[in-house]
Amino acid sequence: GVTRVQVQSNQSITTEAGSRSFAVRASAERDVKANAVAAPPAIAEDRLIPRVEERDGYYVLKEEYRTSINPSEKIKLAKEPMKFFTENEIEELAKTPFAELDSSKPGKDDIDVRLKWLGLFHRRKHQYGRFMMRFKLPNGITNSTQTRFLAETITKYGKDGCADLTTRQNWQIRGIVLEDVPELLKGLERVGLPSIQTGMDNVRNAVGNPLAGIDPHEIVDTAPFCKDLNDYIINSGKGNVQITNLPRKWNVCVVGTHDLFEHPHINDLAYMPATKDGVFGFNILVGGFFSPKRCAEAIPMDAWVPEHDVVPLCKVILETYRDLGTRGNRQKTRMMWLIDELGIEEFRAEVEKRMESGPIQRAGDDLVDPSWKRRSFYGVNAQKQEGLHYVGLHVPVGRLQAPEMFELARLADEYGNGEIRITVEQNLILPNIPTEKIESLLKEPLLEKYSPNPTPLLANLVACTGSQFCGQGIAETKARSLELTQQLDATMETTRPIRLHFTGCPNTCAQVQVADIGFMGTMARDENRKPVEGFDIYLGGRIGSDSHLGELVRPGVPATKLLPVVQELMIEHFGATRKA
Ligand code: SRM
Ligand code: SF4
Repeated sequence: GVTRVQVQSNQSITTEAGSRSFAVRASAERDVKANAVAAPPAIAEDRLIPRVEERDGYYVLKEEYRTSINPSEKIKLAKEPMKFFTENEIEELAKTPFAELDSSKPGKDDIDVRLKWLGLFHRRKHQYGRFMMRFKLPNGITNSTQTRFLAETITKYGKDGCADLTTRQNWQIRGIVLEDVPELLKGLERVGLPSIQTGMDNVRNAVGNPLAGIDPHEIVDTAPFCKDLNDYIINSGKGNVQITNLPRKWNVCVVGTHDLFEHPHINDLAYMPATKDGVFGFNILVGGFFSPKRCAEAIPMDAWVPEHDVVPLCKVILETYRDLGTRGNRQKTRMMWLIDELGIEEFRAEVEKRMESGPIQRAGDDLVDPSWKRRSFYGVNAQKQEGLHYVGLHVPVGRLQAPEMFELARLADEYGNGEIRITVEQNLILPNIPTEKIESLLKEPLLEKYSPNPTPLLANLVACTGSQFCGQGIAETKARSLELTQQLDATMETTRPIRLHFTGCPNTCAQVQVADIGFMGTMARDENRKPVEGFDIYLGGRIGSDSHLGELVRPGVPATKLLPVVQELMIEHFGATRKA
C-alpha cells in the first residue's frame, strides 16, 4: 500500500510504498488537494555555478565538488574513460592479459566500468571474461550488412555468442573477448555501427517511431531527428567528450505517432510534435525515468522548439544537467532530481540561458491525438509509399542466434531494400516489401520462428536480459516468461492484448511499470519459508496519451507459483476466461 505522498514543486508526484515508488498522475489532483504544496525553495546563486570544468578537452568535476561523491564519480576522476576510444588506449588494454588486468583495482575498474564508454559490458558474474556490446542505432533502424556483421561476430564465440533486441530499439551482442575488441571496432566502423557512449553516464540510444518515414499515419518522420541527435551525441562516431561525463545515464526520444510507440513519458527528454503559430516543431517533456528507488513520468517544460532547434535544445539540456546535476547518492542523480531541486521554471531558465539562439518559446499546440487507438505492427501493413508494405515479425523475448540473423539479413535483401527496424518491444519490422513479393516472403521458413501473427499474449511479451547474463538479475526472465506465456496461451481465452513485461531486478529495464501485468524479479519464500526466485507483480501500467505507471499488487510470488496468480489477474482485470 501507499504509505507516504510527497508533492514536489514541479508537479511531479511520487508516492512511496516501502522502498519502492511510483509516479501516479491519475490520482495527482486528489493527492495535491490532500497535501499542502510547498513553494519551491529559493535557489542560492552559487547553486547555479557549474560543477564541472574543461580540462585538456575533457569535462571533469571541479576540486571543490569532490567531497561526498559516489564511487562511479571516483572511477571517472581516477582515469578518463573516453580515452580508451579517443586516444585509442583500447589497443594497449586489449594486449594485456585479462588475469593481469583483473588483479588490480584500476584494472578491474577498466574492465568492469570504464569500458562501458565503448559499449562493452563485462559479464563478470555469469560469463566471466566475456563482454556484452551495445550500439547506437538511432530510431532502431539497422540493415542487412550490420546484421550479417553482428552474426559473423557472435558465430566466432560459439555457444557463448548470441544477440538481443533491446527495449531501446537496439542490438546487443554477447560473447566478446577483450583481445578481439580493436578489430571489432574497426569492423563496426566499416558497417556504420558505433558502440561508443552507450553505457554508464552517457546518453542512451535515441528512440523514434519504428515506422518512421513509412507510416501512413505518422505526424512526422522521426528518423532524421534521431539521426541528427545521434550525430551530435557521439560527434558522428568520433566521440563527443563534452557530454561523456554526465551525472548519470540519460534517455531521449522523438515522437512521430499518435500511438506514442516511443514511450515519451519514460524518457529524460521527449520531443512531442506540436505547432506554434502555424510552424511545426516540438513541445518538450523532461525528467521521465525509472530506477529502483523512484519512478517518475516526464513533465512538460512548457517549451516549444522549431525543427532546427531539436539538436541545440538537446545540447543545452545535457549541458545544464552535466553542469548542475548532483553526483552524491547515485540513486538521486538522474535528471529529474535536479529538476526537483531547482523547480521546473528555474531548470527551464538554466536551459534557456545556454541556448545560443536566444529565448525558448512557451509550449505550442500538441499534434498528438489523445483518443488514438494504438495499432499493432504485426503482419503485412500498407506503407505510405504505394505498392510497398512493412511486415511486423515477433522475435520471442528478443533473443536471436547467428543462423537466424543471417536468414533475416537475406530476407531483408531479397524482399525489401536491406533495411530492418527494431521496436522497443524487442521485435522486428521488415519494411519496403513490394506487393508481388509478399506471398513468398510469408512462406519463408524463418517466419515460422519469427511469426507475423503471434498470439495476443506473445505479441506483447517483453523480457529483459535477466540473470542468465546480467549480474544484477535476481531472477531468470527470458526462458521463464516464454514458458509462462505459452502456458497462459494454452489455458486462457483472451479477447484483447495483454502486455506482459518481465524484468529481472528493480532496475526495471523491461519497464514493468508500463505493462498491463509486470513481473519484477525478487527473492520470495516458498511454502516452507525457503528463499526462492520470485517476482513482485505490478498491475495497471498504461502507455499512450493515457499513460499511467502500474502499481505493485502481489509482492514476492515464487516463480513456480506464477501461473494461477496470473490467470486470476487476467480474469479479474482483463476479461480473460479459462479454456474448456
Ligand atoms: Fe537497463 C543497467 C540491460 C533498458 C534501467 N541495463 C543495465 C545493465 C547494463 C546492467 C549490467 O551491467 O548488467 C543491463 C545489461 C544486461 C545485459 O547483459 O544485457 C541492462 N537495459 C538493459 C536492456 C538490454 C534490457 C533489454 O533486455 O532490453 C536495455 C538496453 C537498452 C539499450 O539499448 O540501451 C535496457 N534500462 C533500460 C530501460 C528501458 C528504457 O530505457 O526505456 C531502463 C528504465 C528506464 C530508465 O533508465 O529510466 C533501464 N538499466 C536500468 C538501470 C536503472 C537506472 C537508474 O536510474 O537507476 C540500470 C542500473 C544502473 O544504471 O545503474 C540498468
Ligand atoms: Fe539486468 Fe535488472 Fe536490467 Fe534485467 S532489469 S537487464 S536483470 S539490470
